[in-house]
Amino acid sequence: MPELRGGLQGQRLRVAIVASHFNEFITSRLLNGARDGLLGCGVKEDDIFVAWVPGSFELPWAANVLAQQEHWDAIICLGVIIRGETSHFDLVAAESAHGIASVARNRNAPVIFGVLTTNNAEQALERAGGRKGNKGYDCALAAVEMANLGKALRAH
Ligand code: INI
Repeated sequence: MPELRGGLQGQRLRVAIVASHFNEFITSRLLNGARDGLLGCGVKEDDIFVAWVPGSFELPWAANVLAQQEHWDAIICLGVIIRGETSHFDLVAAESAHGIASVARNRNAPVIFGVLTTNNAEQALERAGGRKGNKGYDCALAAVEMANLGKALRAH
């Protein structure tokens, strides 16, 4: 039974990260985690590019522009949406998630969903390098795995 796995070798990969300014005191921690994860997989510092957007709502737009360039092996979207801060939490969260998924499907590109949706800042901090890990780091590994899987599937 043939099987394909992406693997976590990042030596020849180029990865773009889109990060949101909104709640930057948390998204910057996600970004550090993502950077650590990518470097740990062997991605070269020069092959990592970071673009900042105002908020999670804008993540899909920037991911779409980057995916169009066909230069990046994977794109990681990082944001933090906190329920307590806005009545339009559900709208921003839904558009961000659906938009990121649409870019991945429409552009045939690995676009990784690194958006925390929490009730408060404490819950987000726990998942941004606190006692529940770092979502940015996890996303870096997912990006490398998906980039390698994409290459392998296309070559198959
Ligand atoms: N953007 C976020 O990333 N997180 C939030 O919690 C948030 N809140 O609370 O409103 C948020 N809003 C901004 C939004 O993403 C857009 O940047 C803005 O609406 C401009 O289009």
